[in-house]
Amino acid sequence: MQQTYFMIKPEIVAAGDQKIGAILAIVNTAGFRVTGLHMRQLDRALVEDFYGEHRERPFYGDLCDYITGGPVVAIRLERENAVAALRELIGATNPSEAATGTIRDLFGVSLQNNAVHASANTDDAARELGLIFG
Ligand code: 3AN
Repeated sequence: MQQTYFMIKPEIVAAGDQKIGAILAIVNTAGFRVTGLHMRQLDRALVEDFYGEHRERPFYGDLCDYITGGPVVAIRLERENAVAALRELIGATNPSEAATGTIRDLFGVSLQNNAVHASANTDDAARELGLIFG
């Protein structure tokens, strides 16, 4: 069994409709078990650390503003091969390039507002779960 970090981003939470439930249903149907979940507005220092690998990129400031702009749903997921399987399920970073039926294809609206985050590799999963779940 492997664990990974999954996050439903602020624009989905702010929509206040059935999108959170729909996304969780997709993840459950794909065989993931939720082992931790909370809704919370992340503070700036935490998000700057979380996205630290992008510190030098031009979109870093906007990315941190966006992720701290409202509550997210933070989720710990467990499954065999969870990290790679979840990355496949969410699709490419840019929703316009995400495979049909992936979460970013269904719910993403732009490169920044791409609905969800999933850890990119097992090292990131451990780091991100540590930051968010302690
Ligand atoms: P992923 O979330 O697929 O691992 P990353 O780690 O490259 O992609 O990017 C982290 C987040 O930064 C993305 N989810 C997206 O919100 C934002 N982002 C990535 N690239 C860009 C870009 N070129 N312009 C604006 N935002 C971006």
